[in-house]
Amino acid sequence: MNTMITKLDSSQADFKQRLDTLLAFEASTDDAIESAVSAILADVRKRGDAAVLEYTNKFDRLQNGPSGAAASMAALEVSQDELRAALAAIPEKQRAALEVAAQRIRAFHERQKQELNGFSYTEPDGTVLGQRVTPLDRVGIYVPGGKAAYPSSVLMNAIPAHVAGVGEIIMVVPTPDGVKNQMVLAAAAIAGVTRVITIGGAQAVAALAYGTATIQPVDKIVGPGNAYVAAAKRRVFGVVGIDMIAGPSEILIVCDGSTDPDWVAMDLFSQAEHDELAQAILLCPDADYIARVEASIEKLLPTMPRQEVIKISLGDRGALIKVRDMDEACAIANSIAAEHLEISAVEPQQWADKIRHAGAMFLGRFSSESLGDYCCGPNHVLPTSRTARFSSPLGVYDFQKRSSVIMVSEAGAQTLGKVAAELAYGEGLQAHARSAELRLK
Ligand code: HSO
Ligand code: ZN
Repeated sequence: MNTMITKLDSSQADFKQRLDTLLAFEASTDDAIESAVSAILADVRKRGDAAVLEYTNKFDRLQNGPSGAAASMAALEVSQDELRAALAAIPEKQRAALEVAAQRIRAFHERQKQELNGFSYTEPDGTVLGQRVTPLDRVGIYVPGGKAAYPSSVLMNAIPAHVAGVGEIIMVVPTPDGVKNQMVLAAAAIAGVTRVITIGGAQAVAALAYGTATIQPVDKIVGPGNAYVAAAKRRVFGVVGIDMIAGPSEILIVCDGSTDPDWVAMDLFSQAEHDELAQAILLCPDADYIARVEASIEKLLPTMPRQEVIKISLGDRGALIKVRDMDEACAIANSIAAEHLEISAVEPQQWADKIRHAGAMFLGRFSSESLGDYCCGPNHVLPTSRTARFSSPLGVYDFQKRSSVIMVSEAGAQTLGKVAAELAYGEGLQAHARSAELRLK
């Protein structure tokens, strides 16, 4: 099987341009999707539960499912008993793995929380200034149905919210043809989700953002979804917070040529298998080693159940890139700002020190990206499409906000009052100035 993966060399005159073309990704904005989503949002806003119920029965074809079309919103809710039953029903090994993963994700995010507590300090005149951190009251977690229904993503979205102290976590998950994914429900049971409602699409985003008779409006919506969900999240942003609009998965491997090429090939596959649009790239200074990785790709691809997806992803958006040296590899890695960066090298730390932009870094040949997807502990919801230049992994901080705290002493009011009044007169705001001056002795 020939994958026809692109091969580049950083010494080529047009290298930069070819790399830019390869990296370019813009989620297509489709007018038909936009207008359908805007109509659904308006309808749910106006008719509430009745609209959500109708769209859900129709789009998820619930009449084909084991329970038939839903007669009421109550029929779309999964009770805590049903969540516990799902946890008891899945194979014991699956349950144990989910629990180990959840425990490790919780431990990592607990650390994050400790680092994010507020602060306060007292000035010599007794004025106290500080920052207080409080959790969001209520959040919505969107979990896709169908082919991208990942129990691991339930853990990665819900656990940081739980650790942050969010009061109510409402998970929505569509059930195409009425089929519930038991492992997704089991993960919800473990992660401490408050309510699970089997709705999806733009109608679910609308219900979470605007609220209905049965769903209280949330403060923030997180989690990935299809083009309709992404369009709906964009539109409700401002009414509620959103996490990000996630693009396809990416892996960038910087390798010094010391790792078994089969390992590197399989790591490239691991993200390529997510999506035809996923991106898997290798940067390496050793041309012979690149040829060995290519041979591993050809050898291993026919053994992969998702070989069709991997082949398209590697063929359209993948690349094997020969670089001058490891320093140049790090510089290129910074410009790519990948979602996942593996530094598969004998001394990974020295190269990692040069990296400034990456969603998550996996150091050394034993740190396969797939371990991070499931159970190392750090979050697998990461900035994609080069947004690691300015954004961070999903974390406890996404479920918290900050308030400034100001307690001015009588002495502080004298000094600060004069400064404030001066600036207020300069801005022509008399009430501001006099409010400060009234407190001067
Ligand atoms: N690698 C994905 C997350 C995931 N992997 C879920 C497996 N399951 C995020 O880019
Ligand atoms: Zn993955």
